[in-house]
Amino acid sequence: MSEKGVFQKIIDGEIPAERVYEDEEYLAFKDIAPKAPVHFLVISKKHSPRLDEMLDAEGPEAVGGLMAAAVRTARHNGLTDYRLVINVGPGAGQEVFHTHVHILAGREKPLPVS
Ligand code: IU
Repeated sequence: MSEKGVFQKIIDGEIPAERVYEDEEYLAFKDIAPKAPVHFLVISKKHSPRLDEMLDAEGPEAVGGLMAAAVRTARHNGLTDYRLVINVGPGAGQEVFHTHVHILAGREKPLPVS
């Protein structure tokens, strides 16, 4: 059995995180090292290492559900203008292998794509 990942530990309450949205299926919390004035991470409580594997294992509804959870998180926190980023694979900068959407907001200038 593989070791529990850091985001799974956050879901289970074993590592503290500042939760900004939660429902039965999804959790959002503040990024520990924010890259913008507002930086949240949105995850599914059902583990999937990366977005492409989520699509293969769970289908497009799971991918759409995660994106919908990101929009709900933004609304819940009063955000109207924000950027959503998903890094897929280490070459794209993915470091934590529990699929997550970054919500970035609060800069006057748009953030670069990478
Ligand atoms: P990435 O897309 O896998 O590179 O994003 C991982 C993010 O998870 C990154 O922005 C980290 O700052 C963040 N993070 C966190 O919020 N809490 C943690 O315990 C760890 C990483 I490890």
